[in-house]
Amino acid sequence: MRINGERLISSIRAMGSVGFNPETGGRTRLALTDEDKAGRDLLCRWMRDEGLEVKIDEIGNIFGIREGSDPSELPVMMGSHIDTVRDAGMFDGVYGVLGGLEVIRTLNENEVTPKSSLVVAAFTNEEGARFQPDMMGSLYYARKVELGELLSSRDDSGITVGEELDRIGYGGAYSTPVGCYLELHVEQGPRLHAEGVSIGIVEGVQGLAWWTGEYYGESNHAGSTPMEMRKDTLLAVAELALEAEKLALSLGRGSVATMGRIAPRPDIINIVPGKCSFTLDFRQFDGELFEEGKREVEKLIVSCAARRGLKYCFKKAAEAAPVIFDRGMVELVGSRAAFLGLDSMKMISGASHDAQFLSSFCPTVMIFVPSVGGRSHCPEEWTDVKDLENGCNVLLHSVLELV
Ligand code: HGY
Ligand code: MN
Ligand code: MN
Repeated sequence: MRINGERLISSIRAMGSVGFNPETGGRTRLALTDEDKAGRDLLCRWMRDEGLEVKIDEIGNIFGIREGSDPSELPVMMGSHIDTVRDAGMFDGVYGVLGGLEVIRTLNENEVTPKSSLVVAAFTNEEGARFQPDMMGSLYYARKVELGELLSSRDDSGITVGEELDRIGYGGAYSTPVGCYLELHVEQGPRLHAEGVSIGIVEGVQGLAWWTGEYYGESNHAGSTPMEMRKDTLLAVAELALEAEKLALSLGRGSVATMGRIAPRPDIINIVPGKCSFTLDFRQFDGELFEEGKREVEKLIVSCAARRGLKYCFKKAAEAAPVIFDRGMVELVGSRAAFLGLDSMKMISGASHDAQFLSSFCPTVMIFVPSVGGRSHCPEEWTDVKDLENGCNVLLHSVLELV
């Protein structure tokens, strides 16, 4: 049994057209926006067309359920996310959700009804681009955070998650148990493509920590304020960005640090910025080094302000500990890749995924396929059709062993 590659690709392309911007060549479906709603509506229609029962939970997670022959068996869940960053590629997240749907379509076509139910999940706000924390849907599903705390998360314009769920009509009341979870995803990194390997068997995911913060100095005239009198917050944030880069390089062992957002205020050409907000993202797989890195980042936030006599505030906006996936699931995926005659390699994920939180909840594993040039979170994100097909066949045959 094999999946239908053409059908999978055309579904990915159709979803990729939702929120598409011809000027940038990317698509944007930030969580709970109208574009995200359009993607959700399309996915739910496809799910119902395949005879799945569609259920929505309190944080807007979408579950498409295909009943098995033995209701006492715990479901096998395949999933990921369909929300995107800004100007995203068409594969991040979508490939895992539509790959799961393609498995369902293939089983329907072959009239196979396993004992276990199958669930295709699309988790809310995996990206965290509009609302923090990221991976909000899987965080809630794994019951790691109270619903109220997540519903009250606000975007830059002060709108809450709860208000947006109501506005787009995706606030539900449901939860499905799960026996095990498999997430199919593009690698979003350079290794598989560079080494010419078809399948990544993901053994774990590195830890992620996000901070949002702001420095407070003095707005002043750009022309008449002597340099020694200034309290320039943008310069302090710029130093913080470079110090964070130095920290990641000095910690080494794959540590990465990113300042993705910076906003000087009043943001006028001839005013010394009196306020400047920033974000920081630190990642590391080794538990101890991850803890050390987080401590050092917070020291840097304070020292870069103090050095210029600035006031500051900051908070942890998201955190996910490093995880190791279930050995049995990892070996299963490896055996199915071999069964299909596909070369594979074991690896750790640099990007975070919903599987990171599901893994504390049930046996979990991820399957990667190559990202051309290692590019992702940009319109240039690309994975060859054959690789997409291979990965989805590994998902299909892993599921067939589990049901
Ligand atoms: O940031 C991440 O690793 C994921 O793409 N949300
Ligand atoms: Mn993703
Ligand atoms: Mn992503």
